[in-house]
Amino acid sequence: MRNRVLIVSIYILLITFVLAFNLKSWVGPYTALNNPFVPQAQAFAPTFVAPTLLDPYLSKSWVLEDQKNLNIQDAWKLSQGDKRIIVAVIDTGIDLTHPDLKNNLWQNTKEIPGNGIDDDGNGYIDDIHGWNFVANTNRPEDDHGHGTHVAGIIGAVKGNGIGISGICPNVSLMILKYYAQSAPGSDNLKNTIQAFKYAVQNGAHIINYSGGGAEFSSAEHAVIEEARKKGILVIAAAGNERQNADTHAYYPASYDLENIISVAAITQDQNLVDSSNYGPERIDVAAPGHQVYSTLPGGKYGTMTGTSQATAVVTGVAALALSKFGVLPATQIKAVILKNILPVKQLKNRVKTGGIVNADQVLKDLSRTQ
Ligand SMILES: [Ca+2]
Ligand SMILES: [Ca+2]
Repeated sequence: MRNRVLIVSIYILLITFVLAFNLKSWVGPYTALNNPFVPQAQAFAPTFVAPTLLDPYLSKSWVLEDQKNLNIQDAWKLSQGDKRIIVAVIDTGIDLTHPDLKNNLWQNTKEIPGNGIDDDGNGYIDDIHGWNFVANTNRPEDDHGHGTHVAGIIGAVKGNGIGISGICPNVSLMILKYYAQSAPGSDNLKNTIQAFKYAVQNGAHIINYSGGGAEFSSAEHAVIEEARKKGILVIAAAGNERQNADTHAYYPASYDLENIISVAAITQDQNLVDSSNYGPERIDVAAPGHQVYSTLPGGKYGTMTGTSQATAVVTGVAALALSKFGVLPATQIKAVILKNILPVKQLKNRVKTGGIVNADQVLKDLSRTQ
């Protein structure tokens, strides 16, 4: 039976409970005059003015500060996301009460919380933020840490005076817990497939999967094919086995489906992380995945390394792009992300595009063409 494993990374640092209330400036809410989601009448109707507070740990995150690789600081001048973009995070769950995450959890508005009834008839009772496929409950709590870390990279809240910011600070995170450390790999795979089905059937625009295994699963392939038919983008980790994925396939990253972006991890100096899988045919692109600073359970923060983190970075970029330019088909957004990489010579024969995801170039390119 296939052994589905989580891509576990390294905790280096845990810091918490330091809040800085530095009032930086007063700005209006994010208005989306050019956003195709927003009817023009609404676009001219600001409702309140909210203070923007500094996120005191931004400087701990080289991924967010660094302008050479991802260049998120310039990308944020073009977009900081939109809560209508739903990102499914299929992982170990999340700290549902983390102060830097709780306001970006997806809200299933078709479900009345806590009434014991499956109001929306999707097969899950009181599924407000997603589902826990391990315990079969509506509380996808994180007893591991991995899922909370990945979720924070994608979409921690920006400008709230707390911690960090995600790559896409305004987003809705649909939390689907598939992984239990004590469970057999076959159970984790079965739960993975259920989680993908949930994401596809309940409105996710992007699915982040920072896990994988060596064996092909026809059921998993089929559900990602369903996602493809709906135009849903799947971002999948290359894996942390130090292997060439062209000869040692790692799924779902290695499925030959055009809606998957497979991601290797790099360090700040643009080298592949030692543990990262690679593959000039099967792995599309590289992204920052070394000592990435993000959220951890218990309202905490810390660093982790691996292709899981790099995958979350690319998911954040894809979510930013959709938030500004509407829900583009998966193949289109994939093409734009892969076209706008930063080429790096040491990645030339390691990933298909030979480069690193660059958020600013992706948004600028879409600004020119949309
Ligand atoms: Ca339901
Ligand atoms: Ca924050």
